[in-house]
Amino acid sequence: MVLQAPAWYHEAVFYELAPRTFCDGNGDGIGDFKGLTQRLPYLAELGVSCLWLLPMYPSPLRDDGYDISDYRAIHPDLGSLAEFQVFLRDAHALGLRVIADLVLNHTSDQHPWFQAAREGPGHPYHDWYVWSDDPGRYAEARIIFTDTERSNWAWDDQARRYYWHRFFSSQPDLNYDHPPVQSEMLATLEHWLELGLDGFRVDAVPYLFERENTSCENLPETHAFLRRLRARLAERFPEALLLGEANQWPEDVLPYFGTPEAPELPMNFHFPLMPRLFLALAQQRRDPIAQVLTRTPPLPPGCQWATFLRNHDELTLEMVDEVERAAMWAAYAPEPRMRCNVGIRRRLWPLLEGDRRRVELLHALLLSLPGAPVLYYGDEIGMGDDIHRPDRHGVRLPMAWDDGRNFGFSAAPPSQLRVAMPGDPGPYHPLVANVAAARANPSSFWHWLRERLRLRAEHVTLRRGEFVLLAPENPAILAFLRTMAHEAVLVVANMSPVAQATALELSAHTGWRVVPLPGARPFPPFGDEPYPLTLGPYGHLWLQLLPPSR
Ligand code: TEU
Ligand code: CA
Repeated sequence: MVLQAPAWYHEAVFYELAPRTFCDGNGDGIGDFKGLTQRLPYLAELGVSCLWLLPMYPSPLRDDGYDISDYRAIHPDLGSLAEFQVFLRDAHALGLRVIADLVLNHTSDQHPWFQAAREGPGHPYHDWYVWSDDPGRYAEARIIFTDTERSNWAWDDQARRYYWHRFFSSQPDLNYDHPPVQSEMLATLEHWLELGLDGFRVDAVPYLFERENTSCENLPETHAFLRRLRARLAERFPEALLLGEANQWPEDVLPYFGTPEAPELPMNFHFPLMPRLFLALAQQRRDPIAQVLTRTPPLPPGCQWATFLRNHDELTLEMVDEVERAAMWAAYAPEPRMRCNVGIRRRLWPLLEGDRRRVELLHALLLSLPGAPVLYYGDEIGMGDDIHRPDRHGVRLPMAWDDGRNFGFSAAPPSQLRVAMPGDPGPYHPLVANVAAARANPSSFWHWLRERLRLRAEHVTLRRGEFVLLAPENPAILAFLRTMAHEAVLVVANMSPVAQATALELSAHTGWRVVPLPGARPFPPFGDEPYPLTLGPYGHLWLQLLPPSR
């Protein structure tokens, strides 16, 4: 069988990290590209294939770099452009690709463009932003940062006008109805691709345009711009990845992929799946996952979902209904401090009460469900959070490499760390949750994850197999197939904390041999009767199914 080799990103395993909190290479207390370069062999050894860098550009850091003040440079904290290029060269030499976060929707209010725009309507840069004399315009647009913003308009004393901002008021939205804005941002993408970047995570993509009497999300004009963007890159950078952050319902994300005739973004995050993985655990039943996967439409050819458990933001509850949201608040954010905007600002291990069984279960699903998985730095070593830090900073602590000074993150005096290490002792403290400890313990989650990443790389069926959802009688059991002609992989998961039995109707596979992954000793082959399986608490199985002939 000749498999049409999909684009590199279809089968990638992404690893999201912030250079600022990954490793400090020059001893000033701030993570940087020199330090990240030193840690590339670690990432290659773990078995990820593409790094997603959180914003690396000059910024006043009012939103951790998502408020950009120069799109064409590297933040001096993180090093020089030359150091970035050494990082990129060394990453590529290790077979790692790199995409960078790119914030098209807004700039920092300290960007020279905005400072010029404030001069008023007569200034050539004024129309680079969205101004109004009436703060009642676009009244149907929801506020996203509900903890801090009461309006999407902010008054500017110098311009004597209101300016539009979908996020913090220090992040004025660019005006995409103004042609120079589109031209400049297209040139910005090309600038970084010419330097060798492999693509972008396109931040906050639903909000680029505004129109009266609309939600100002997912507008036709935004899709038209994304088609223009994709066409522009297709000529010179056909391999470049555009990974869209369209935090919408599955049917509303579908348009962001475009069509084969008019493509937009080849990959988009599957936001609605993510909270339902946690909800299914809380409710001890597969339904939340099964329902959202059933609701997920098939993708156009050449497109792929990016799936994830957690990221640098809050665990968003924007794409769940009121009942589901209440269940998630109750199960995962009992303390108000754990909440942020419409989400939960906790990392994976604390969310799952440090329960290795549930951490492995969610990763076994992440690595076998359709889509390209995105790992969040630190989850592989059991990193914790600090809900007493402002905004979402509590889920963005420095990476811990060993039990030495600053846990291997920096040689600077601890008081100089730009982002302090967590203070409170506990199961996630970097003294125990660090890379050296994880690698030294053969039975650590780190080694389990590395083995699963290796199995996923070894079995094309886990990456490209057709997804077939099964409906076992036991509601606690999630079961699905990934199938190709030469093999299938059966994934079975117990979403409950107690042992469960099930019997799977797999008549199409009668006589097929069953081999556990990992493992070599075969299970009994499929017979004519439903195949009985029992799973321990939060148990899960990857079972390779081989036709009798093989
Ligand atoms: O987040 C965009 C966004 O829409 C968020 O509200 C997101 O839906 C929510 O936080 C759940 O993920 C992006 C970045 O991820 C975030 O860090 C930035 O603060 C924001 O854009 C503004 O740039
Ligand atoms: Ca540094």
